[in-house]
Amino acid sequence: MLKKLSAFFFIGIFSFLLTACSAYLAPFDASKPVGEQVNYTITGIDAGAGLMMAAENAIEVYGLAEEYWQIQPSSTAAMTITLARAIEDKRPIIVTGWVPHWMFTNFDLKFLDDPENVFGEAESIHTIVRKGLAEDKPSAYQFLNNFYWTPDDMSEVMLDVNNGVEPEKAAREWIENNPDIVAQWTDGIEQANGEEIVLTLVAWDSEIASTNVVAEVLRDLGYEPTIRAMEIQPMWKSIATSAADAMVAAWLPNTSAVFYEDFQDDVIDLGPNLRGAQVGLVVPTFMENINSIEDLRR
Ligand code: PBE
Repeated sequence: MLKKLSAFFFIGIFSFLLTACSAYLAPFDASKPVGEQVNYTITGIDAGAGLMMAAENAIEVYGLAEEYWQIQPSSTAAMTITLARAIEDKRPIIVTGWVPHWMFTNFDLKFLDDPENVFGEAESIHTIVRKGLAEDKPSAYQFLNNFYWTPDDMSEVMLDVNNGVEPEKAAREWIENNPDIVAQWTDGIEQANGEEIVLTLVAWDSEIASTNVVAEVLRDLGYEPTIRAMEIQPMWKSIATSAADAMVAAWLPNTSAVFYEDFQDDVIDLGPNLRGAQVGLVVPTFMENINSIEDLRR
């Protein structure tokens, strides 16, 4: 008797798991609550990213935490691979996303409306340099102060890198294809004599593009650039402690707000190098009835 019962028990559990998993792997079904279709999970990026903190705040503010929604930390690369696979199978997915990013060029995506404005309005990406740079490396300082480009410019480099071109080579090609823009940044700046210059970044696709373009222009100005990738807090600290010279990765006023507050007295903010960036929760456009973060609470 006991044997029969345990067999039934395991068959029951196995079929429940199979149903749960298959629901989780099934194509999007607009007639069903989206939460159960994505296992109440938002696919995130590196845990320290400002966007992840904003996403954690969003699940509180929109009451999703009560339904046990969670933000799955991973990396930009893992998030974009998971996104590509879900889109291929028309499966539902919610990711932490941002523009500029090649994901919006390659996939049909949309930001979820954010009526509580948790993710803020359009953002700028600022150039942050260490104190004393203007005195020690005046040519680098002048160029970094002039460095400014558009989301389209950045996306061109990002797309090349995403298609397999080495970041340094993609940056070099962009520089060769845009001599007028580069001339606006560097005209009249004196050549340097091979001094090293250290740039730090977090390995987000957007910053891999911008930092490599900056490094190649500094190389053309006679510097020996070194690029060091790290997490967001060490990146800010590297400039505040003068361990590095500059970074072009400060998403403000929201995404990097906490880091700016911590380090603003120990760094120099040269202002935006790009305007019109945006961060938020992003879904494929085939999720037609999901248009606001509020729609997650079906
Ligand atoms: N991002 C992309 C970063 C800034 C660049 C939105 C992932 C973040 O701090 O969240």
